[in-house]
Amino acid sequence: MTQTADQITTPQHSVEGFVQDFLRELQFGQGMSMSRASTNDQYLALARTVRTHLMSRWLRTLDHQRDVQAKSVAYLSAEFLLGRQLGNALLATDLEEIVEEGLASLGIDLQRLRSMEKEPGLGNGGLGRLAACFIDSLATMNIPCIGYGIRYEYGIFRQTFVDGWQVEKPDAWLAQGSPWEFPHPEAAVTIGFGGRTEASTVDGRLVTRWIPDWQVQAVPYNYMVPGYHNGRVNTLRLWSAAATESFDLSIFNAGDYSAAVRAQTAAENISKVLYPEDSTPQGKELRLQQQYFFAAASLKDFLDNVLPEGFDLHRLDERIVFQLNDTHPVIAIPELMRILLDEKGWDWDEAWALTQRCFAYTCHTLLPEALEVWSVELLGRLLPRHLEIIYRINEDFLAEVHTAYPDDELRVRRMSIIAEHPERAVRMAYLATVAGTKVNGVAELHSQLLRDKVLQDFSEYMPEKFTNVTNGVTPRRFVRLANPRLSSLITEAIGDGWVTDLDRLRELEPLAEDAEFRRRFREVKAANKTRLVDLLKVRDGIEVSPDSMLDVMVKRLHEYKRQTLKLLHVVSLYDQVRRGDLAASDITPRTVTFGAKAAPGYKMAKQTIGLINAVGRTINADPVLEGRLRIAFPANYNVTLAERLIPAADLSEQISLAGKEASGTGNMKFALNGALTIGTDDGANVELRQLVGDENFFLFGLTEPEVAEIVEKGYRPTSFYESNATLRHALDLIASGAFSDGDRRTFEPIVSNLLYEDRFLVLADFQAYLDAQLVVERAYADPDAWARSAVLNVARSGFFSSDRSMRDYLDRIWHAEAAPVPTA
Ligand code: 26W
Repeated sequence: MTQTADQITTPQHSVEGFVQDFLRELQFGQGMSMSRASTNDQYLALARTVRTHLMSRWLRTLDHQRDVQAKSVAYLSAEFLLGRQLGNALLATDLEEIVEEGLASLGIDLQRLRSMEKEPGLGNGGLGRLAACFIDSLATMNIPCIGYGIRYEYGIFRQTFVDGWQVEKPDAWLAQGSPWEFPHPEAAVTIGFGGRTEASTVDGRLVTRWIPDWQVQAVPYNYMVPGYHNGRVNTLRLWSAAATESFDLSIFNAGDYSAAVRAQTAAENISKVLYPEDSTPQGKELRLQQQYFFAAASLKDFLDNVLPEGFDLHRLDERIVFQLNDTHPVIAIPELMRILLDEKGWDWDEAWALTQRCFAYTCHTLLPEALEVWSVELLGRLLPRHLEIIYRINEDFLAEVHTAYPDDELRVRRMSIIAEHPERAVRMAYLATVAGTKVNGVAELHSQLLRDKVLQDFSEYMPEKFTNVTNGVTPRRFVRLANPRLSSLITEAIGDGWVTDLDRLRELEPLAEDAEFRRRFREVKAANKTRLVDLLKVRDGIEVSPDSMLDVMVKRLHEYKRQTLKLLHVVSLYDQVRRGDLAASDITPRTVTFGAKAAPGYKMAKQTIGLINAVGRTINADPVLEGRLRIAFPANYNVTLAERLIPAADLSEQISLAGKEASGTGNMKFALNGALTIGTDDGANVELRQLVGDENFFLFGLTEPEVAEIVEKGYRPTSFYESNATLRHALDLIASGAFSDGDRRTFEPIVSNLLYEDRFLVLADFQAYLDAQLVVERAYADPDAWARSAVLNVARSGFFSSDRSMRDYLDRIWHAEAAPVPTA
């Protein structure tokens, strides 16, 4: 008999009930008495107690979904950068107060237990965190969604600094086990690789079969994705690779035990580690294996396990839309074709028509080098049948294009899914564009540039496919959880509806004119700073003055994001003071805070980390600055640190070269937490500035068309160096070895890059940036006026809720509807 909703028991929702449940988990789940339990035991028992509350909702959600069969969104993403789970689970279940009180009655501090949790760092940066925000919003909006991804055994590396240089350490986030995952080895699916294809004729029809020569098991691990106070818990299903039994056995039986173990290791390697490259694909075979592994497992899971038995696949698009988070899961497209053609016996046209209705593609970049291509050699070796299918898709598509533009052979060649140079390779973005219902960029400017530049031929040929959905962030994690003080202040003023309807922050606008409200707003910011100062002291041994302006640049380290521009500002101030051109007492006390990981193979980025730390070491110790300008660079920036840093920030640095940052999402988090932004006209900064108003945003720098013109004409960085003494002095100071014990070679590559190669025009924007920083200082000198602007930033940034992003996806792309889960 299947369980029905009314049979699912709900755990107790009272302090006494909680204490009972917690002690039971500690003793009988964890096997520990109160007196012997470590803090980690207590954390695990608490996590298990809280997850029980989610589990009853989860079961009810699954029952409900089985009964109503509403259309679901399958979010396919190689990365989900979730952050810690406990706080979010407490928030979703409204258990915060009960748990805090219950634990206190046992003499246990909730915050201490929360700090035990290792965050699952299963993503690199923006793209992975966006996926986590999106599934949070879908659950909260009662949209049936299943997230599909990879359960990496090692997430993004742990960054340490040795003499200021980045040294990567493995992130063994599962070492103590995770109470938030539910393995289902019994539901494993088998995924094939390699081998060959075989064509034959059956009843006069040509049929093809793929005979892989090796296989792995994909074992699902389920995670709960709770909606906020709404009784829904969606599922995130992450796949872990394991050796197949039969595969092992055959080798084992052949007597080669060590070969069998090696095979097992090879299989498990697939989900071993997250590739730490953000935006420079290395074309590694293991990465393609990862992509096919999770894409194929997810499709099979949905078709075989989620759909009811006997479902008519012709109507698949009524039940599902597969959203492709960048090109990483695009191999799912030929995989669905293969299933329909080879396993279900459909003919090409009907398979293709259905496939084209089931996928949509989001592009997250503008950098040409970040667009993924797979060499035909590798793809053909690993997935021979898929390559055949891709060739056929391309052939049909190019024939169509040829018919549309009979005299434009060049255009036809440009649009080929197969690139010919420098080697034959499959352009995954083109495949996704041809096969999907929709292609979207992640901010207005980005979507425009996709249409006009990156995918111009495609947008001319099929303009209706192209759309924009501006990114967003979840207000639950990034305001309500991360900034409890601001949340209370807001709720006191306008009620708590904003948590699920962020546009209501608009109601704060009049309060920007209320002196008492501004005073309390400043109190909140000051308290958040103190909290951060305390954290940095114990976490990193860094001393920060809570009275200085907290100027924050946190994001992956990448040349296009221009951390060196921020650093040149600092070096230039230091240099001016040293020369006596600027009195230290005229500097606004500031703590320039960086957080950034560099891809381990990205030399220039790692050098930049070395330089930031070197400059920090020097200026933090030099009495000439009277302690008024300091650098803080805590290692290992992650979601957990972001949640502490962002609420404390005064100034948010969003200074990428115009036309390079697809959207940015940190920019949104800062604005929602009452920081002001200094930024270029790039990505979602454009929309942010339009919303908060020019007078509440520090704009500087070249615009995208200006950048394009300079690049077209030939960028000459030395002309800026020669004509600008401030800039020259700053660069010369670095080149002189002032930050490297007199060794001129240490940072020479950075200096000569800026002077002779830099694709991101740092020197061209230098003076404009310094000027804008002066405007910042003048504004900061009037704390009350600054607070007015900060309140307006909060009040006018509600648009950046990922709930709004989800509504846009639903209206423009997915066409799915809310399915409220009946509560017990
Ligand atoms: C190694 C291959 C590779 C290529 C691209 C890995 C990762 C990528 C991503 C597309 C990089 C990424 O995270 N892009 C960011 O996506 C965010 C969410 O849309 C945007 O806010 C950022 O602007 C964009 O850089």
